[in-house]
Amino acid sequence: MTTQANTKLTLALSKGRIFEETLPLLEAAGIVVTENPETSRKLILPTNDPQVNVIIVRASDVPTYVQYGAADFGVAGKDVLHEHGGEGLYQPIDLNIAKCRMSVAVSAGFDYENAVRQGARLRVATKYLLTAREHFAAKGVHVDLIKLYGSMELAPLVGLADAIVDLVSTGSTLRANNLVEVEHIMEISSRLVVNQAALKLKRERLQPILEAIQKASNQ
Ligand code: PRT
Ligand code: MG
Repeated sequence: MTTQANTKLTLALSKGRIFEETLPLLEAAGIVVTENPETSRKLILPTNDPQVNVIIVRASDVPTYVQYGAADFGVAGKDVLHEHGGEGLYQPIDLNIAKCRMSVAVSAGFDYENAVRQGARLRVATKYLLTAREHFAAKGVHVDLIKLYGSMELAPLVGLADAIVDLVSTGSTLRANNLVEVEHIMEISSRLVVNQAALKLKRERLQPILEAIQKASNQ
């Protein structure tokens, strides 16, 4: 009989809200991360379980590490997973953390409804090209998409774009920059993703952790 007691597991997380909001769920599964990524320069963090490590990667890189099996499982936002496409990933659990929404926003003075009604060609700046393309194609709105890597809120203020597609949680960033939300595209939360091969080969080790996380995320 084989045993998986010595199976090593690697979990991919991003610093910031995902790391912080995942910690209590991990603790419910008996896993305590013993170094703080905000103060440590290590990219591989130990846990109380010598067989379990946490790797710290960019939020948008989490699906890639899990897809290729460099991490067995990870936590990523639906925004990031939608852009990645989900290839090689099993997505068993909505963790209900890092919640926000994907929206279209414009400068307060811009008449979005009218521009759409007139069939105007809109310039839209975003980090989320695929999501934005799908959204506007479904509405039949013609857009030129401009890829940005951050601070999307700036684009309408300096004439780079008519609109942005970005994440909104409290709305204070939009308000501070005199922008208004004109459409909700989708609700976002973070999901646990598991490498499909690891799910089969390391099932005995992974299953109880996934179950404990699932239970804690529903509370
Ligand atoms: O920051 P970095 O460029 O390294 O990467 P990242 O922005 O992808 O990572 P991070 O840690 O900021 O976000 C990780 C995940 O958290 C995202 O993929 C989302 O699924 C989720 N999340 C939840 C958010 C927000 N809420 C959020 N408010 N991600 C980003 N924001 C940003 C948003 O882009 C906007 O600039 O916060 C600003 C708006 O916030 P409010 O509260 O002012 O509305
Ligand atoms: Mg960010």
